[in-house]
Amino acid sequence: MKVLALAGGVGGAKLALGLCRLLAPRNLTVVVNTGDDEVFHGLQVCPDLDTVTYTLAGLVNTETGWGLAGDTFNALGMLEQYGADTWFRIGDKDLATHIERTRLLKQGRTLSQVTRQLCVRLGVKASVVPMSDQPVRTRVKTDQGEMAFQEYFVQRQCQPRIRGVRFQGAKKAEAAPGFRQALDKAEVAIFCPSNPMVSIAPILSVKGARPGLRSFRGPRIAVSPIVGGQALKGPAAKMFQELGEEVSCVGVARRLASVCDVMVIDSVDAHQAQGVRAAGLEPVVLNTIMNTDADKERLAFEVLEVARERLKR
Ligand code: FO1
Repeated sequence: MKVLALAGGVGGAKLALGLCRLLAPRNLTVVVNTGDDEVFHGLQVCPDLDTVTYTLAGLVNTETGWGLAGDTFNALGMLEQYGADTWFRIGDKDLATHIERTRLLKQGRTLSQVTRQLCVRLGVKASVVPMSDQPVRTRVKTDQGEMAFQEYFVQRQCQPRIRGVRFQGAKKAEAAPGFRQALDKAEVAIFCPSNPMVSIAPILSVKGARPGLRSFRGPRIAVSPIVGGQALKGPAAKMFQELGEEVSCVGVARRLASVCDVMVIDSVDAHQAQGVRAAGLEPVVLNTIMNTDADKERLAFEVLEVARERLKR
């Protein structure tokens, strides 16, 4: 079964790992949000691409969910001594990724090509592709003004009250070639449990993505990142609440209804199934909590089973 998975950072990467363990590499394309990308110390940093790549390579820091296991922060300490901004904690080994990515981009290669090369070197065989090769920047509108995503998320710890989100550059950004190809060839689209507002929405904002998913021929299955009224990770619940949307899998279903058919909700949310159906999606109740690698594989297996069943219809 050929699968297109859409993912943001930590939560998305977990399901992507489960899928990666079950599918032949040629059958899995993970399209990753690049709206969080930022330049730090003159280097191009792509947090979600790196989180997915490091996770699939078995190198991720499992405590944080991002960065490299066992990394040290000597370079950051030196930068601090020079008076540079160091609120974004880039580890020494992680720094090498950003140096190499920036060098290759400066040679004129596209972000898709660079990502492919980094993946190959780290032994990641599945296709990990950026949503676009053109820059798209998530800008968060808050009660304290508009700011870049990492400023909101890391520097200000999501404290400002959110008023909206926009994706700068999206109108000019094309879906990356690997994304377009997967939209064309995949039999199943899986929305990993990532924040619908700042991980999935930027992916949908690039040219060709939303129409491609609307007319996608196979089953489109989303896994809710909100369980029991709380986000599995990150600020999704706070964002939903501040924007006046229901903080539940039903709120997620309403956001994704135009591009999805099925929503996988957690067993603690079984009572919300009717609300998900009313939002226009078929609810499927599973245990969606992924603490261990076995959990990731099991959930991926069960989501693929839902897809198989739908493909038979
Ligand atoms: N997240 C943090 O909360 N604090 C950090 O200092 C931080 C540094 C960082 C460095 C490299 C990288 O690839 C990711 C990093 N992240 C950090 C995670 C990142 O900000 C978010 O997880 C994503 O952008 C949201 O998906």
